[in-house]
Amino acid sequence: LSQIDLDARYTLAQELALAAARQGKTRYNERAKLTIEHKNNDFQDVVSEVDRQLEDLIRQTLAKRFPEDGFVGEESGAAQLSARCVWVVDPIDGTACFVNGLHSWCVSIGMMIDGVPCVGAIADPNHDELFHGCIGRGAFVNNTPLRVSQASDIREGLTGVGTFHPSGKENFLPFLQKLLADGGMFIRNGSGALTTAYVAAGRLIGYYETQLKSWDCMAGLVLVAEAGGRRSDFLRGEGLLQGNPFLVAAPGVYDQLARMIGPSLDED
Ligand code: 2AM
Ligand code: CA
Ligand code: CA
Ligand code: CA
Repeated sequence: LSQIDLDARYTLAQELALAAARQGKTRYNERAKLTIEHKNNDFQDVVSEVDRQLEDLIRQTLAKRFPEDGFVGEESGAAQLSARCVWVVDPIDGTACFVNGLHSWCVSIGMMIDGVPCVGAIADPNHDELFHGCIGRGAFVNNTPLRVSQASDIREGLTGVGTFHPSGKENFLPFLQKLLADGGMFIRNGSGALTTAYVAAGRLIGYYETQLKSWDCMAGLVLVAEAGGRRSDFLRGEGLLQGNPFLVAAPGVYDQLARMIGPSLDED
């Protein structure tokens, strides 16, 4: 087996996320000119020309540098999934925010080796934050190490939630009801990648999504593990291509949140 150059890939993930985020920020500042399409569904999934352009930039740069690596992206699909290294990319996570002038969007670049999330880089140009991490080397926001919350009860902090997705909506409102009944509080910012990074940073105590996609969370999964958090088994079954329910949390509240969600969390 050829040696995998993890250093080079970790560095490139960070550089590419920053470069794409910088380009995205320029376009965001002129967003009145953008062409926006609604994807073919009934829950406000929008895509702009910038999403496609940034994914092309990231995909082409990766292909030039590591032609043997696989790729999964929200806008351009999957290729070479039998490769040992597979990049999993969301060029803009939080497009609904991006097109409406709200600040919580980012570029998310993750990479797994042999099916294990190993590198993550999430660039948020509106707050000058680059979240990054590599398996066995820790996770950081810019140069500051990340650590999950020490909370031991859901009343001690905020819990992130995501989209009222059609395929998981029967689980969404019951979860909110139980969370609120037990003295928790939910918050939603429109970006799954940033919400995951905020759990790693200890800003949120947990994040539940009834149905998430791999490009939303691949980078964040690395950050949460390196920051001492717990994760559900997101990649089981067809998780990489189809998505799964998703929970990340501080270890002291993971079981409490998982109980509120119930068995749907671990079903494919
Ligand atoms: P996106 O901006 O890349 O589409 C999980 O909550 C993910 O769902 C978000 O990270 C976001 O990714 C997407 N999302 C957020 N709000 C949405 C909505 N109203 N409809 C569809 N997808 C949404
Ligand atoms: Ca989308
Ligand atoms: Ca996304
Ligand atoms: Ca996206």
